[in-house]
Amino acid sequence: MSDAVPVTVLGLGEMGGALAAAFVAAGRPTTVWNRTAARADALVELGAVRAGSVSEAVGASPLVVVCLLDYAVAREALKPAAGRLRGRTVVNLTNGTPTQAAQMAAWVAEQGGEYLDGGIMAVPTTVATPEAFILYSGEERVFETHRAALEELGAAKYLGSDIGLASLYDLALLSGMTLMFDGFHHAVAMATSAEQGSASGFTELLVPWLTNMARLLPAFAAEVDAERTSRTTPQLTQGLDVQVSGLLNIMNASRDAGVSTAPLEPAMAALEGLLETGHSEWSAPASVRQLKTT
Ligand code: FVH
Repeated sequence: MSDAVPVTVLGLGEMGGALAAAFVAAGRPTTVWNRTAARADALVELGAVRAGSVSEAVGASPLVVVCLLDYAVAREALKPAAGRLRGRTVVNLTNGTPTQAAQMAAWVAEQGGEYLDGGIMAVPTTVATPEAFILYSGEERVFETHRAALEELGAAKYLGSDIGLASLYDLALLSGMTLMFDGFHHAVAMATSAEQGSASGFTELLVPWLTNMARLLPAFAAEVDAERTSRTTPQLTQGLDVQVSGLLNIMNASRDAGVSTAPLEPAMAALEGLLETGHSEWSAPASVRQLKTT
């Protein structure tokens, strides 16, 4: 018999299924529930217990991990079990916004439960591997109580007591990823407009290039932090004229190659915005400040 704290997983989609499998593989008593009950079959074969209802699932464990489509679905799913949340901890790993996290935390607290919000920085195949990390926010005492279980899913990174932090960082990380993928698509569209070569061959060059450029980010970040704390650091700047001229070349070559410039237009507008506000140099703090509307 395992003496590990039992866990319940609500939601056995691609991600919820992977989370439940990780708990089972770690030897933790695991109860599972999913709207489409058949999605639990493989997990039951591995040793999980299938619950017939959300209420039964919540009642089975002090720790309830939720991974459903969105917060509206999570809230609807939890409703019938509201009376059983007292004294239990809900860890919601469903993708959502900081506002939704705060609303869910308040609702769980009204039911007498404790709440952590989370953001999964993994795909189903990397859950419980060294690549996976999961962001958490909420009361530190609650996080520490369940840290051992949460570490079974991937490195557990506690961000702070502000309940919205995990979802804010999750969405900000996904924003960085989204814009990188957009850049990849545009770069490949340009490169494959040439008769010779292939997307795969080009990507052999793109990956080391982007890896090298990503190494600059900590220095840019330090500059942004220095500005926020009124410290001074040497600025890593480039002339805005150099930036504009380079970007114009990219846009003109795109047009010549029959490739849309749409993904690049916001970048040009940002450079023009800096010029209009009197900047002559490009720097990370100026670019970050320019994006903030409040
Ligand atoms: N998959 C990924 O790579 C990403 C990685 C980062 C985190 N996301 C978020 O995880 C949440 C779940 O995503 P998922 O990949 O597991 O999604 P699906 O495989 O589509 O499973 C969806 C689950 O939600 C259930 N569900 C949907 N609608 C309802 C409803 N009206 N009532 C009850 N349950 C519902 C669905 O149940 P079923 O269709 O099997 O019956 C699945 O359990 C998500 O927030 C990602 O952004 C994943």
